[in-house]
Amino acid sequence: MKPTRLTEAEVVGLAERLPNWRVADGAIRRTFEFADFSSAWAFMSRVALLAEKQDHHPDWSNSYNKVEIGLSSHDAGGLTARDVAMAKAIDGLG
Ligand code: H2B
Repeated sequence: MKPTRLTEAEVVGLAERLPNWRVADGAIRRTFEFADFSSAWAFMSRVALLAEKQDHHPDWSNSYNKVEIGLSSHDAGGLTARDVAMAKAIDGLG
């Protein structure tokens, strides 16, 4: 089933619900920085397991110790509750 996109008001409200994330170019975005590549990669593997569990996958890039994550729902063509849930789960990784 195609998930319902967040309303404009809900997108505005994300700043409060997800203070570590920003909304830009139709996605919820957060940049993570680690001590080195190995730590960044360890984090990515944990996010990958989460993504498989939630069947919701990030658009991301890695450069040495940095991981940039963008969350959006491709099937809905925008932001949905699934992106919010994924952002919260990623925050929960610590
Ligand atoms: N991840 C994201 N970010 N958007 C999607 O639309 C999406 C996904 N679709 N992961 C899922 C997988 C879909 O392909 C499966 C069939 O549910």
